[in-house]
Amino acid sequence: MKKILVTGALGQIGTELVPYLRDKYGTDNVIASGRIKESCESVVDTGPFEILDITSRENISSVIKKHGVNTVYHLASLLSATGEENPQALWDVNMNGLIKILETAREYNCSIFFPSSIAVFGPDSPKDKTPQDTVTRPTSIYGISKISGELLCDYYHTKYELDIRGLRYPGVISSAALPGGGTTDYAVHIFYDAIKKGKYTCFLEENSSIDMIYMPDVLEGAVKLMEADPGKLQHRNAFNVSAISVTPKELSAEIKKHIPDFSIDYDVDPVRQAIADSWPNSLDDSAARAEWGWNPRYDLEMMTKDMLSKLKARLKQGD
Ligand code: AKB
Repeated sequence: MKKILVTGALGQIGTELVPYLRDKYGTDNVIASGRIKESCESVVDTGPFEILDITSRENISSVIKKHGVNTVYHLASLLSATGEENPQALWDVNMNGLIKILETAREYNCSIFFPSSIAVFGPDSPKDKTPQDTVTRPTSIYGISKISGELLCDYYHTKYELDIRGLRYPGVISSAALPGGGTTDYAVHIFYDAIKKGKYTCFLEENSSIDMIYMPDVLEGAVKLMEADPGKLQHRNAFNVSAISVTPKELSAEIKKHIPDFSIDYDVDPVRQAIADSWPNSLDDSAARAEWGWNPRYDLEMMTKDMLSKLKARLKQGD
């Protein structure tokens, strides 16, 4: 029986992954955790929750032991824009946090899901349809932490035979919780402002192309990879995944089909623009498709329609 610990459970992905896992494996078998405990109906108010300092080995160990955890979805991480404001804090959470999780997983023989990012690529990587195995050399501190994390996960798998699997996420679009401190956050904020104000000021240039993925595909993909036959996984960790290649201009044109008066203008933030410019325009995710059947359902059109209807309903309820 699976006993799952989710770190960073109150973040953008955790808020939806926890209820998804609880539906699949049973509420009491999925322990959500976070640095602080805030009321959150889908995570804290409806199942087990532990306050967890990700940089404390003792704290991680006691939670894993208390609940008999055998699988960890390690989501706790600072993102790219926050990282440039405070590189030291990012290193502490992303790297010290990861190595403490890996060491504790080694002690209790836990499987691990580690989300990496398109941020592992840098200006020297091929820009279009960036291959699975290619030059990385990221220039943001976030990207440096993610590529180091991927290598560390491979090391723990090879040296200690831990079952560690992971994906390189592009920008994640979702309606339940806002992302915080990322370069791709524009692709979520644009929907809130389109509904609330009918206009949006974007911090990236109109033709900045970055891949995106919609939350239902994020959830299905993570669990599908963790359930995949290990014999078929040649990469195991750090799979490129993608679903939607889009620029702010193209996303705003798609929203305009539903909200004809919607308008966008641009006030470019040089820090986030420099990060975006160092990332791929699009990813080649053929290894994920071939090795474990990655097959996202949502394209730009379907995602936009679903996102607008879910968000309108939520904002109407006053959540
Ligand atoms: C960010 O923008 O920092 C993240 C990511 C692409 O990993 N959403």
